[in-house]
Amino acid sequence: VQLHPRRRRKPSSCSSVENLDRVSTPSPENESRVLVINTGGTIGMTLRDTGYAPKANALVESLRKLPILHDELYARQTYLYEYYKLENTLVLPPSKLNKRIIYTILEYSPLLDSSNMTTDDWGRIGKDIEKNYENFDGFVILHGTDTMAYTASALSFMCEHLGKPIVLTGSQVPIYELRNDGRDNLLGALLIAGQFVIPEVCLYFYNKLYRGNRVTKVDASSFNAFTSPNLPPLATAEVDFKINWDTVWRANTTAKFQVRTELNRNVGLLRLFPGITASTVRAFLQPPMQGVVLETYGSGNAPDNRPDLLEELSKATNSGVIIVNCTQCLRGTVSASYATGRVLMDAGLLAGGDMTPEASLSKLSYVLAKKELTLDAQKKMMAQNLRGEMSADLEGAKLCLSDSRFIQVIAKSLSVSCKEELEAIRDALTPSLTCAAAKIGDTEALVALKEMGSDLRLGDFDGRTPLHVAACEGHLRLVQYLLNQGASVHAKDRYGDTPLCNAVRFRHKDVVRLLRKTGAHFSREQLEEAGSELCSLAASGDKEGLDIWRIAGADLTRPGYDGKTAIEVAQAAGNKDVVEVLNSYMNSKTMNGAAI
Ligand code: ASN
Repeated sequence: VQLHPRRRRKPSSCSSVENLDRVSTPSPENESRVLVINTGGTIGMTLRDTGYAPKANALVESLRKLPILHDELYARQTYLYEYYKLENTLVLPPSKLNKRIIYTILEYSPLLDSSNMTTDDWGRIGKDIEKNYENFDGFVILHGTDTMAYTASALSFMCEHLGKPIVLTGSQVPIYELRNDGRDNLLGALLIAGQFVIPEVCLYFYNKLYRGNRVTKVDASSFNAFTSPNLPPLATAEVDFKINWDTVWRANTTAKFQVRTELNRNVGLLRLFPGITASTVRAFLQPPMQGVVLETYGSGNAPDNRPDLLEELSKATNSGVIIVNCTQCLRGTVSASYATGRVLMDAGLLAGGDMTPEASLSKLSYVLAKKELTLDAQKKMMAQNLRGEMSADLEGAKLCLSDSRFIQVIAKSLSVSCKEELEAIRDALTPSLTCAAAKIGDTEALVALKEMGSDLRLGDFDGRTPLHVAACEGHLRLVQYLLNQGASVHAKDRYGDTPLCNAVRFRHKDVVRLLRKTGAHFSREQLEEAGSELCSLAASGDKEGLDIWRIAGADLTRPGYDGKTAIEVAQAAGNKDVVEVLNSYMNSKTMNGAAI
């Protein structure tokens, strides 16, 4: 079975390219694809009489002229434009990890200053990601900084069961100006989205990658415009990218990616201030208001000597308005330490923990739109940590592997004791141990390793994760367990193979079904390459093999290298039952996801 992505060759209609003697062979296992959705923002603005405003249809052409953001020679030598047939596709020079990131820019019209963004715009972004999800390894959203924290928070909730990175970025100075932060921000966001499977909605700015629902804009004029007050960055871009894998959030379900665009607009933010009148609060809480984030003092406090105010809050919660208590402080969490905080709980407010107001508001909007839920279920959901937007209670936190006796014993025999060395040993040992446990289907061993603090998603020296190994061996329960632990179906080993490729190769139908259900899919190149394999299976009458490919999402009408389809090959070889089976499949066939 040949599952490696197809190499782009010179199309017959294409005239020759100069410097043929220096042609670099594209090697698709070293390439990844990123979709850039340009919604607007300062990054693509120019100065007009009325002030800075977005400039349409200019970004692609100016990026094309920037050697750090586009390698024209590689694009031409590898027939990039002919292959993708998209003029808005560019390619980065090779990264330090020797990856080529091919990125396609989808520009919205009109481009917006992010102050003009509405919930409809969030829905549009979500839908575009959903439509193109299977054709790209990651997504970058260019966005104005003013409301970027709101969009990042909202998308984090709207994107359910996310398995790929979505990185929002923008800039404080337009990319067209001599000194600007746009180039660095865009380059960093592309390198992250194209090289690391961080399945979160993130925000990349000024060399830091943050969880999207943890950020807030704190500076109107510094390049360092954002902060994530209650969670350290997911990654930092210094000499190398340093990914804080322990912090990366993973969907722990086996459901497919989908975007929920329904949002409830009857939500609002109300900030307490000394002397606020009861009538202001009453007016704010009038119908159709359904959800409010109340920004309180300190650790979630409000006056406990203002019965008029507390009565307005109680009346609203009793009539079904969900009010979430969030602090006005930049850092810290709501707690019930003070009498002035407890009165709010008595008035029926929900504790918002350490959520930012942006995250609380968009979470309310998302949860209240789930009309299938009762009010109690909605309140319960508000209190749950859905996408890492709030910190978990630290009680009962797991033992870290570096604390475990197992690693201590090894460390002692190697005479190391400092934290960095212990961590290095943990990182070196974990993948070998977890992959070995996956090979023999030993779920208990994996549970024990997990309890020691091992990350079950890490790949070994060949980039093979426990999920790859379990998929090869057909250990269905173990695959299910790993998926529940947040293993990524999109992880690629050094050969470019995903767990789905492995399960197909070793013909484990149940595993293929489960991986597909979780959102696994072949790349466009792999689907094209599958044509020849389908033909050879048809020629040898291998119905079982054809069925596996069908379940894995292959297009059975895809021709092989000589232009013949599997059904034609089966007919020529006189394999009547194969023809029959293929026909029946074809009648109930569903096609792959649509591209932009
Ligand atoms: N007003 C701009 C926006 O949010 C600010 C920026 O992008 N730096 O679109």
